[in-house]
Amino acid sequence: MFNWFKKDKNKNEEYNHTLESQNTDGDFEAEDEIESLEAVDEAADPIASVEENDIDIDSGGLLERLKKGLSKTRKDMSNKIEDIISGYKGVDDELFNDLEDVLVSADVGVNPTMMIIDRLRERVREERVSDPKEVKGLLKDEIKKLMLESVPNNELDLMPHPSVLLVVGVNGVGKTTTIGKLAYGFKENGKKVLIAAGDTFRAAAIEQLEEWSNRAGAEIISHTEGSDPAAVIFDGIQAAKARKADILICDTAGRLHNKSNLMNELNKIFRIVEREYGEATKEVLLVLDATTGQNAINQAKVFKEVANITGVALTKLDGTAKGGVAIALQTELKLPIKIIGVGEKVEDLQPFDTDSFIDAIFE
Ligand SMILES: Nc1nc2c(ncn2[C@@H]2O[C@H](COP(=O)(O)OP(=O)(O)O)[C@@H](O)[C@H]2O)c(=O)[nH]1
Ligand SMILES: [Mg+2]
Repeated sequence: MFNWFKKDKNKNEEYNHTLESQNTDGDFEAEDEIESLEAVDEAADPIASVEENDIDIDSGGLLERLKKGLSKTRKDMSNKIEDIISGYKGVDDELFNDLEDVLVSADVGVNPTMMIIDRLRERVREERVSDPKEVKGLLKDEIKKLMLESVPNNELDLMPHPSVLLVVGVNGVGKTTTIGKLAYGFKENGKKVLIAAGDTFRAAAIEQLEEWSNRAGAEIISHTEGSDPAAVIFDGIQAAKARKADILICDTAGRLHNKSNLMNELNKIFRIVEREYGEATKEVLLVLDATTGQNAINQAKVFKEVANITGVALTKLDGTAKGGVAIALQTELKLPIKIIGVGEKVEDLQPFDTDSFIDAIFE
């Protein structure tokens, strides 16, 4: 199991992200009733997904798993690019237009694509490139550069402890699974982990998380179905303090029914965290399902408006050719991708690294 805290080892300075709630008036009442909202999308039987083999530690290398997980995107993007390039004898406008089409159809997004192709043109001009075969490498390079320029870093920032990881996103994107896998990984790294089952909307969601916490050897705080999510988070924080947990991971309900409800519910949770756990290092992780392509981009836009998202977990990359959304998220929305899901196993949930991600797509 890789170390989620490798680069954090010597880090002790104050964490500067603050969880700013947009609406700070009004006090939290544990008795507040949750509004019964409809789920946007019901995830398929959540318990069925927690299989024994989910936590088998495979000896296969991380990079191999990454490449395997990104094979659909690679086939779509890289092969198409090569096909196009092989049809050209020189580098001209038509080639750039064709490359533009490939990127847009791979969900890289129109604006990022235009920016990338403009930079590619400039590079080709400056370096007087005339062999189309050289263009693929330059394109890869420009994508990497733009992604790296767009965000300060891609590390999950949970140091110093105690820390709290708030996990948000609509139903079915992989929040609970991601939490389970992270809890497992953090435990393997020697951390004391506590989970708060803040998605109280469905009993199955709580059970699914309990199952994961058992497997991970993490403690869990849960209330009954239908109870106030903010009250669960409140109890989670008290327990984390009392038991001296290193990391508290909070699940939340993903009911993106309408923006103001989402904002109210998340803000209530953020206020509790601010008030009760001000000393904790905070990450707000938005989970997005890569298979939904542009929809994931739209969700990111909405969540960015209602919450101070500090990073993205992009899941289910193994099931899609739409891996290009990673490029759009990081360049256009300036959201650092911190974690990617490239399969069902624990080791398939990996820290995101721009270089190896783009290499894996372009190989
Ligand atoms: N193939 C694949 N499936 C995933 C990945 N992450 C999550 N899933 C599946 O997505 C489904 C929904 O996940 P869940 O964690 O319940 O979503 P939640 O509603 O956001 O909590 C489950 O069947 C998971 O096994 C991934 O990286 N790859
Ligand atoms: Mg869930």
